[in-house]
Amino acid sequence: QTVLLIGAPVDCGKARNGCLMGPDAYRTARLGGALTDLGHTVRDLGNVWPDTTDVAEDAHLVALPETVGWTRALSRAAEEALRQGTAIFMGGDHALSLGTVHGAAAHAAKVGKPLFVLWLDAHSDFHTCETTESGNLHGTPLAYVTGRSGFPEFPEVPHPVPEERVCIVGLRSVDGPERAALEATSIRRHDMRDIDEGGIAAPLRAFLEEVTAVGGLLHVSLDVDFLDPAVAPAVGTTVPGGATVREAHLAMEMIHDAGCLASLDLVELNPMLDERGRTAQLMVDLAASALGRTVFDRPTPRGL
Ligand code: DIR
Ligand code: MN
Ligand code: MN
Ligand code: MN
Repeated sequence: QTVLLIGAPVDCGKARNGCLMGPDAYRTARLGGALTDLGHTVRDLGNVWPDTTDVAEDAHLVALPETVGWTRALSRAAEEALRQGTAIFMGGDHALSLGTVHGAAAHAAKVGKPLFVLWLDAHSDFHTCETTESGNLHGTPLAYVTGRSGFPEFPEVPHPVPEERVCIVGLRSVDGPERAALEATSIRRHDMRDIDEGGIAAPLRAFLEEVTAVGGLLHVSLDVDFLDPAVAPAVGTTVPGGATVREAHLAMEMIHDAGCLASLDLVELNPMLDERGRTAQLMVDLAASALGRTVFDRPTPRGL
């Protein structure tokens, strides 16, 4: 399998800086080497940089022109990378997914396959430019790519991801307007209580079976804060009560077994907040699980 690594040092999606160091933290933690060890052909395409735009600054939205520039550049980069193989976007904050999912959707449309999106996050990132209270655009990408209105300065979304093809897992911080908007959709959403009560495997298996049943492409957006801050402290928006190391690995292992992974965002890592690189290392290990690392191979992927 060919794997493309793309650095996306987006750091304007929220106030606290540091995510721009994410791509180099992943490189230092040997993301490429870990995937080469699994037998993949790995190409690091280097970092993407934002387009310049003539969008005007907005009094409420943080770094609107720069974020629009990133969205344009990353959409192109994503579409191009997906043509060549499995793409891993090394973030960068979650505003990068405005572009990567936009580009993945364009690619999926071109090859005539349905795109599915799995959002692993403490937050739902379902604000629009109009509902965001913080003005931080890293809280908006899922709304944008599913085609919600309220993004007038951003590129058109010719291929919105249908609600029925989106699944969010790990939720424990959803703002009022996001909750109201989500409840009016058919987007599948699993909060941490769901996982506490029934485990992570059942809802994930149900979703992955739908992807594979129709030969779909899967985009996974993995926010560091999906994980519990005790095991993944290097993120600006920690929320207690997150996924364990094993829950996260199981999710990645099941994603690999399903055989439909097209692209993966690794977002919100802030190396300035890390403890000796442990969060970067955990994210690298999770990516390796998604690309086939196992203790023992399972002779037949169970039911997937
Ligand atoms: C928060 C976003 N709900 C906001 N927080 C996120 O600012 O609107 N953290 N996405 O990762
Ligand atoms: Mn997020
Ligand atoms: Mn989050
Ligand atoms: Mn494999």
